Amino acid sequence: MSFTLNPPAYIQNQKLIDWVASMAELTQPDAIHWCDGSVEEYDALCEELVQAGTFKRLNPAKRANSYLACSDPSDVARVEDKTFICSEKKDDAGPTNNWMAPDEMRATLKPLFTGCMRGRTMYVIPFSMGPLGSDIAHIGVELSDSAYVAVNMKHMTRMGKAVCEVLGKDGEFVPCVHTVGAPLAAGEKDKTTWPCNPDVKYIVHYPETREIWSYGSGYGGNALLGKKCFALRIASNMGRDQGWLAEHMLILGVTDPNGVKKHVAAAFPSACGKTNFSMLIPPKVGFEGWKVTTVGDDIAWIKPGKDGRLYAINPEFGYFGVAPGTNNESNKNCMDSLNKDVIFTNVALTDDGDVWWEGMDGAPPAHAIDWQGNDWTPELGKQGKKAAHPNSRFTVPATNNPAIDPEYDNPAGVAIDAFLFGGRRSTTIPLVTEARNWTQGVYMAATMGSETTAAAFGAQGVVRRDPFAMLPFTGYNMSDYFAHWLNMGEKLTAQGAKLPKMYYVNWFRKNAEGKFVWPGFGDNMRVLQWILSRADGATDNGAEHFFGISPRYEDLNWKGLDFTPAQYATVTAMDKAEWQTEMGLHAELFEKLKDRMPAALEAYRHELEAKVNAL
Ligand code: SAT
Ligand code: MN
Repeated sequence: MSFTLNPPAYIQNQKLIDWVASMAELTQPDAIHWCDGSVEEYDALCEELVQAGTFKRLNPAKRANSYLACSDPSDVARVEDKTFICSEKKDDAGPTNNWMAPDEMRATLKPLFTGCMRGRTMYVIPFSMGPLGSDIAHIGVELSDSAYVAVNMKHMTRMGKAVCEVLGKDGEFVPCVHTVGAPLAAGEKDKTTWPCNPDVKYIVHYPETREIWSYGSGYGGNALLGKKCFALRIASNMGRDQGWLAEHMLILGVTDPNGVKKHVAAAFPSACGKTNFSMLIPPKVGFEGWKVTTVGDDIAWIKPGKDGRLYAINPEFGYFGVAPGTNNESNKNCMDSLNKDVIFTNVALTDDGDVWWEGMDGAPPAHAIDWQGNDWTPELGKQGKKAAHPNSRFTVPATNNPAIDPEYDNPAGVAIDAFLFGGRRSTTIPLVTEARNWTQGVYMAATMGSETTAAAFGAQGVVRRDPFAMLPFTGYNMSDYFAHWLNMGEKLTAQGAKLPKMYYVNWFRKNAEGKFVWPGFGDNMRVLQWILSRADGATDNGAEHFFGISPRYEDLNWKGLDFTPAQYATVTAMDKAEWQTEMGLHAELFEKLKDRMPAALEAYRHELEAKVNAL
């Protein structure tokens, strides 16, 4: 063996040490680096990445302590067709997941992982998903041969020595193995600054044994395994077994002028504005004294408390947000978060050593280097050449956010008052609809559709059903997942608990000219205010329709915004023909999921169908 194990004294967990030893034997790295999570370690690894050409240090006068990485063009997004849920039984993965029998997958991966870290360092990355020691939190350990992953994990999770202390001698952890899948022969040097395997990728989950194995990609959710792999796919399995929820949801706090604070959790598919919504700044006029604070921008772990309410933590510690379209108007808090300590991936580099992306404030730079290293000018931009990749990203610690919620690190989490669900739909779905009850809310979330984005490899702009924004992230049978939501509601109701209300929102309606009608961003506060008034018990500020309850024009606060009743009609209209098409798509989804579909949802679908046909 070419490496020495040499675990630091603060690691007391023999199971961890033995596992690292066996994985090192399999993957054969040149060296093992146990990450302690210190600033010194972060700086040293970043310097190594600069030396290797993977990182460019940005001009510190523009962005302090920040770097730019550009990936291989084959490695720019999650690879859903290479993502597998390897449960013992195929039906437990269900029709929405790729499945392979665990034995077969292990046999496939064995030769790929054998010697896969040759010529590289194995980083041992202990991380906590959630505040250290919280009883909603869980620990994972990622082994990766990518220093880029190690430094990003420091931003995205609570990482290093403190986690090992919580883990102690016999704490549990989820083992996560990651390799870029590009071993080096003796003396061989990388020919590229983004080693990966352009041809072979596998993102593999074994739900029964709670393991993650990722091969061939260094990008985002494929490689930062705490995020979608653990916090959603594996954790959704843990939540089903243990009676909690692992959700693709932002969490925000709203404080009203009287100082009363409420919390909402909201599910939107990737790249549909979760980060923007979680950092929303209320309009200046009409919302004096209102404040929105961010608990999380992507993932929520939600557990019933002793009082029967649902308490949520953000398992992450940082933001992995989409850069294009982020500016001081769409998200000022985010822009302010990005002044220092940022790792950018696949955005453009300006001549003065700063970054740029499509949709940033102001005029584009006269010249830049695009994410693929080519010269870029606004002229090329006009011809459709993007300077930044549409799925280019930033990673930054959440503590950089000026609007971070004071409870973000509270191990007890925050009590949720309302759930929001929403997709990107240019037609059909109105601005906001309240579900009349939990079952109807689960149905709304289960049948959510959204136009696809650059966050996943494949065609963009196609409407696909994305139940609970969890289509690529539910680590078990989707129908069982619906049943778990229904069961949670039933159990809590039986305990006498008051459940959060549920809302279906759509910020993305377009007019006949194909233009967005709803201003979105800060003005979403108008919808949020209505939702919170309902959660507070208001009942006389809405109109019933076949799908639920929506505000009438006069029920929203329009102060400071010129938005006519006619425009409101455009974003709230419910057209019979469109809804008949929509119900057809619901039927298609139900057909796909019919084996285990909860009867209550099937019954409600028929009820709704009849109501639409009777319109
Ligand atoms: O899964 S990623 O972390 O790459 C981003 C996303 O899809 O939200
Ligand atoms: Mn996401």
